[in-house]
Amino acid sequence: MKSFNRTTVTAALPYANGPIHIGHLAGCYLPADIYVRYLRMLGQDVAFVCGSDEHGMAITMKARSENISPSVIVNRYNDMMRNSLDAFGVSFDIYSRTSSPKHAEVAQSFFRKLNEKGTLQVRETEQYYDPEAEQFLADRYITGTCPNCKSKNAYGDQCEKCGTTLSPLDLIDPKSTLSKATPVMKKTKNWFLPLDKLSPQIRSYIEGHPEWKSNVLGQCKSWLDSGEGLQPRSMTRDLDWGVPVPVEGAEGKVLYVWFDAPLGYITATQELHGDDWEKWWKSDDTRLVHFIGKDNIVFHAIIFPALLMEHGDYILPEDIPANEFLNLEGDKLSTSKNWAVWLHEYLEDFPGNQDALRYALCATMPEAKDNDFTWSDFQIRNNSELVAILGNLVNRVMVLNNKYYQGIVQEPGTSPSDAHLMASIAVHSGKVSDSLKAYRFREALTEAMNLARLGNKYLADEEPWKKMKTDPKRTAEIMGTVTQFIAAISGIFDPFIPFSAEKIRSMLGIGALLWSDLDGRTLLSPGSKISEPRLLFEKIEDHQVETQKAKLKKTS
Ligand code: B3M
Ligand code: ZN
Repeated sequence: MKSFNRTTVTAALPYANGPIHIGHLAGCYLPADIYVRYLRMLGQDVAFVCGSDEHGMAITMKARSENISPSVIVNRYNDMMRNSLDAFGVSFDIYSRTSSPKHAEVAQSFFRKLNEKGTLQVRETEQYYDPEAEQFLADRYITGTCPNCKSKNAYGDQCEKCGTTLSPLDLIDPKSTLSKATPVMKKTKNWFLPLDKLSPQIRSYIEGHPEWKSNVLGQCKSWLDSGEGLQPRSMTRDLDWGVPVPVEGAEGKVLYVWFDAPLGYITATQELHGDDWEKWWKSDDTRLVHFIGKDNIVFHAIIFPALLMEHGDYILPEDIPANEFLNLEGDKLSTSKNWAVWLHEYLEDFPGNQDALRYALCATMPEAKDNDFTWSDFQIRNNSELVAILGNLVNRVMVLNNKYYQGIVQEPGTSPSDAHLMASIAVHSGKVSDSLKAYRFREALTEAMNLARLGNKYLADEEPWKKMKTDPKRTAEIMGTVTQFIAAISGIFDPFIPFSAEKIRSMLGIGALLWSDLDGRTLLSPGSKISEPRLLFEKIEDHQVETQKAKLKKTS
């Protein structure tokens, strides 16, 4: 068993070509944040890094569609994404961006090293070139007739009508989307990563991780075992938006976005830790964990590790807990069809209610297979779990403490039922812990809510509101016990719904907790004073749900 002293956690760098929606949040930012908050509560050293991915076709195509420069696009969406993620409590230690000069240096020096070592192979190939726009054409910039279904609008990499994967040469009557000109074949030179040659090392690396999630291993195996095996992949592109290729003879070329983007994690760590950054990437006692969506698996489990191995100075990813996709009301999320719930719009429609969405998304997280988000499910989760179970528990405790004792915390009891309730904290924090360590976030959340249920059951069994008249001494013990209990509850829920957890603690007048505090110990001193009750969760009404559903219909 390897032992680790710190964890570098990354969440996929979102392309700065549009705002963030619930699919992004449920796919990687929320699980990464829950995991990191949990590690911090364990008292572990963590660097949680992310940033905007500002290169690649995703950006240049968006810029073309608006007839503005890529830099305007990335500035716009970098700000927007940063603000949304921050508002939802995604607690990055740093959120950087890949268009920074520092990142260009990092990526170029990495490329130079691989080139000098002889890892990269220069190859001449023939590619489509637009003689009017005077540039080579990425597959997406070529359209033509699909050889399979004869649709006239197939792209150079895929026909969206029939779904066939294509290469630009397959297209009948190809046209450049830049100028409408017929592209011509022209020789060009690019730098390739010989994944075919590296395949044995990559295979043994992946086989060394039988503990990875099965969706991740499944994709890796199908790449490794596909008919022709891994193929060399070009790490450079004939484009003008990106990090310039830093070697002679590569004028007018930039690094392939999937070469430079993962190195963005390293740049971000350097910005975060300055001269002290290396231990987060080069030390064997550091665990490197990448949170991503399933469309990024091959890049993080095969290509990036291959680059790191060839470079030689770096540790390799220890785990890659990728999620599948989230759908919305039964359909694929789609930016172009506006079939999405955008975080910035949610913030306007449900101000201050980020935890309701964090909770619902965690409960429906597509961990092992694609899953569906629906507004009705969101409403049910909020009303019958957050409001009716957790909110109700905390509210009753706050109200009764204020009503009976003017908010003065009573001594907890020692009867078997009190001891049983307090012992359940350690049992459930243990279960939540086990689930989080295995990246089973839904199960972890269920266990946390089960603990809150036990609190309600305790109150229902003990009935302090009845005993107050007949047995005030016992009533004080019950209230003392359950008040300690909700302090622990705030700790258990902290990784999932941090805003509400903090609200509970501020009502109780206590500071942040560690995971080791969640063992049934006394967390607030008897005799201290807690505040008046404040509302934790708001009921979501039918008309709010109807408004959200109608909004989707309007734009589809
Ligand atoms: N920007 C892909 C995506 O947003 C890509 C991730 C980069 S992670 C280094 O899905
Ligand atoms: Zn087709």
